[in-house]
Amino acid sequence: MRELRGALIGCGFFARNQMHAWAGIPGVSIVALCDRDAARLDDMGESFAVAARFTDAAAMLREVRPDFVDIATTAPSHRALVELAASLAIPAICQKPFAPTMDDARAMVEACERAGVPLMVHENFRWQSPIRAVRRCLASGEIGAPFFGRVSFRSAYDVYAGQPYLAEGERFIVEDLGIHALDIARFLFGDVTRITARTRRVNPRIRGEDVATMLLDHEAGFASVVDCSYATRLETERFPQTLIEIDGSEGTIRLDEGYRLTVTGPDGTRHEDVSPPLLPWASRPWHNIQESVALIQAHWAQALRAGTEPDTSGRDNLKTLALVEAAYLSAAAGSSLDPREV
Ligand code: NAD
Ligand code: 89Y
Repeated sequence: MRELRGALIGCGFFARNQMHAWAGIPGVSIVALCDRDAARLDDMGESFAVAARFTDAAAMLREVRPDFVDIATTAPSHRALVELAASLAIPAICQKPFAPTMDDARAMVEACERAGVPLMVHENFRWQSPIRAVRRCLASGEIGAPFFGRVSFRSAYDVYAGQPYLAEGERFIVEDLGIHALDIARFLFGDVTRITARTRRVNPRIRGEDVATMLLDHEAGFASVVDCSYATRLETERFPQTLIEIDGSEGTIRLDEGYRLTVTGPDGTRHEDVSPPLLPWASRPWHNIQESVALIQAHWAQALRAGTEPDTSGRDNLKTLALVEAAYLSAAAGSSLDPREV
């Protein structure tokens, strides 16, 4: 097995999960770190015993020449960093949201394709084991042909405490969280021909929208609803669970609160606990997301070694990002539109 030497850019809130996950993947080591904030850089370097530390990404990549770079910064820096990696022929992982605009995202995909460099977006929610259990069940044909889907994420969890920038942007929930739910809808039900979205802000202390309700028409010929909210106070806080409903010609699938999977088919109903494992470094309630980080990163290592395209490649993610963009356009105009036209 080829040893892979990685470098990470962005030592902030979420990157810690990525570092823990790399440490658990055989044959992969993170050999250098970069953050323009020296205190954050040192903190991460000390936690994971990485001595090679840089405050400048270009200097790090030129000096270290890693086998890949893991870009864990927020969206405004993504294009410059991905293009930097492409210019040095270094395969890159880029956190979601892939880019602030479709033009940036397309330019990033083109830069990597021109350089012959693999590019994966860290779109990890579809790697959550409960979501994969739903997909396996759907693919088995047990519930027949789907005619309705719902992907739902409703919570009042204080995400602003760990990620204060989420309260400050003009855009919030569709770009930050809805992006994952939209990607799950693509993963389960296929690509989308039309989207209708309505958004609103409930929490007066934030700038962007914290509620979105979206209707998707899928190429497969049926519709799904994707709804998300960070203004939904429930008896039991569900963060960060995505709930799923699928109705098919022969039965139904439900992924309910507490990771309870219920499948009703021609032969009756079965229940399964599809709770994600609590990895040694993980903590509740984030363990669901944390496991998906470990799984997507293992997938990247495997794809890089095999020379295959990762599932959530930059090119694939253009379709998820187009849904985000189309959702904002739809909500602003009160209309519906074809995401392939944005
Ligand atoms: P953060 O602000 O805590 O950390 C980002 C770090 O990147 C900061 O320390 C900053 O100094 C550094 N940085 C920015 N530009 C840089 C540059 N050009 N060179 C070097 N360092 C630079 O952000 P975060 O909360 O960790 O989020 C990072 C990304 O992860 C966001 O895009 C967010 O949406 C995403 N995220 C993903 C998930 C998921 O499940 N996939 C969960 C949470 C956050
Ligand atoms: O940034 C978001 C993400 O990607 O998953 C959950 C989150 O941390 C807050 O909405």
